[in-house]
Amino acid sequence: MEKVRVGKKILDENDRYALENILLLSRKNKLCLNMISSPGSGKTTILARTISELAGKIKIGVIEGDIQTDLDAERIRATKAPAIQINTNGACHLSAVQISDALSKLPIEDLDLIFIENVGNLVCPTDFNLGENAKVVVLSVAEGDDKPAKYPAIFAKSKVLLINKVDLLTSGASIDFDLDKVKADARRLNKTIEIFPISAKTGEGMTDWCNWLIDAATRV
Ligand SMILES: Nc1nc2c(ncn2[C@@H]2O[C@H](COP(=O)(O)OP(=O)(O)OP(=O)(O)O)[C@@H](O)[C@H]2O)c(=O)[nH]1
Ligand SMILES: [Mg+2]
Repeated sequence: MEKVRVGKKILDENDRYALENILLLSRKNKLCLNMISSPGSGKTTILARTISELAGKIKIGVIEGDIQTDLDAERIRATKAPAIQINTNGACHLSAVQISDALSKLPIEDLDLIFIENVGNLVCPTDFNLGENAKVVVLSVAEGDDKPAKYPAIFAKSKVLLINKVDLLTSGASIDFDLDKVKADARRLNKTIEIFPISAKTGEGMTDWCNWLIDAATRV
């Protein structure tokens, strides 16, 4: 009983900051996307390539969440985009108060789109509203095609599914991944989910994803 009450209190506090964040972002007409995946699916690589492909079209800032290090923020800064690193020191997801603090450090007036790269984890970040406009789930082909079935919540809650590392499917590597099955399973959970098979390495599929972002950023 006590456990339930404590959990509820944490969620209430998180939701309060999430509401502040979404109000700030909507007042300033900024799109904010919360990117969630297992460790190593390619989130930072996708962000760096997306920033480069959209240079001159959309101004992007990134909030990086990791348990330790500022390696990912450094990779984003190498593209010339602003990045704020959050270290959770063990926690498996970002919280809305951390995003509130990071937003105050980003040059938000100069940006069109703010990406949050959540801590690599397909489960914990799912239930924590950060005040984002939408969640983007990334699944790489090396992780297996059973993931929508096994981790349904994040696929049900996301606006976009990026299926990354599709270059591996034609590279001669021995990978069992049925793209059509993943699309069908994801759509069974979420009728309106947008699905983009991409390779952040070769650039395959990136144009469709970037066009979706341009459209979404101009709609806010
Ligand atoms: N073949 C291939 N490798 C990729 C692709 N995208 C990323 N990688 C590689 O996958 C590894 C992990 O990529 P990251 O971008 O660091 O993944 P991440 O999801 O940000 O990882 P965490 O932040 O630790 O959760 C790196 O070695 C990348 O070079 C891709 O499209 N194809
Ligand atoms: Mg990363």
